[in-house]
Amino acid sequence: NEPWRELSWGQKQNDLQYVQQYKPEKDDIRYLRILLYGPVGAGKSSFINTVSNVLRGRMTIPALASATTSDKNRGVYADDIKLALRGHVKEDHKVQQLHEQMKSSVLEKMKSVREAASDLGIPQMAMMTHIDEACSETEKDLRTVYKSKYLKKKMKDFSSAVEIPMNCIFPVKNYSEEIDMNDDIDALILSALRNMINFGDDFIEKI
Ligand SMILES: Nc1nc2c(ncn2[C@@H]2O[C@H](COP(=O)(O)OP(=O)(O)O)[C@@H](O)[C@H]2O)c(=O)[nH]1
Ligand SMILES: [Mg+2]
Repeated sequence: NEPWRELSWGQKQNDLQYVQQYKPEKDDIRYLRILLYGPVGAGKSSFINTVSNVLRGRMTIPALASATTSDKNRGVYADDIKLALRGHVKEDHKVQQLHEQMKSSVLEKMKSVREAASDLGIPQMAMMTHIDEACSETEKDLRTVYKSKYLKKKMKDFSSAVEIPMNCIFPVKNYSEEIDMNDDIDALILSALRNMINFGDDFIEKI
C-alpha cells in the first residue's frame, strides 16, 4: 500500500516555479538542450506538447503529436543520433531512414545510444509513457503510479535491458484525450522535469 517513491501530489507550485524560472548559472550558456529519443508512437511529440501545457498552465495547440502510429516510419540510424549528441547536426537536418534489414531491437538501439551519451558524459533519463494504458488502477487514479507492482516491474525490466538506473526512470502520463488540465498529470511531469534540469545543470557545470 505504501508508494515506493515519494511524490507530493497536489503541491505542484514549487516544482512549477523551479522549472519555469530555471536559468543556467554560466553566462555563456543560455539553455539546456535535450535530445528526446525513442520509437515511433512512444509519445515523444505528446511529451513535448504536455510539457508546453504544464508550463503554460493551459492546453496548447497539439501541433506535433500524430494520432496514428501507422505511418511507415522505419526509424533512423543510431549513428545519426550519436552525431546529434555531439552537436554535429544542423537545424532542420533530415536524418536518413533505416534500411529495413538494418533494424535492431528498440532496446538494443536505446542501449547503444545511451552508451554513446555516457562516453560523452551526457546524463540520461527515461520517460516511461502510456502508464495509464499499462495499468488500469493507474488509469483510474494516477496517484497509484508508485504503488503499482506492474509498473514497477516494467521499469525494472527497462532498467536492466537498457542499463539505466531506476532513479533515472520517470513514469509519466502525457496529455492525450484530455481537454482540461489535470494536477496529477502535471505533478508527474514536473517531477521528471525538475530532475531533467538538475541532471542537465550538473552536466554544464562540468564542461
Ligand atoms: N493514453 C496515453 N496515450 C498517449 C500517451 N503518450 C502518447 N499517447 C498517444 O500515443 C500516440 C503516439 O504519440 P506521439 O506523441 O505521436 O508519439 P511519437 O511518435 O513518439 O512522437 C498518440 O495518439 C498520443 O495521443 C500517454 O502517456 N498515454
Ligand atoms: Mg512524433
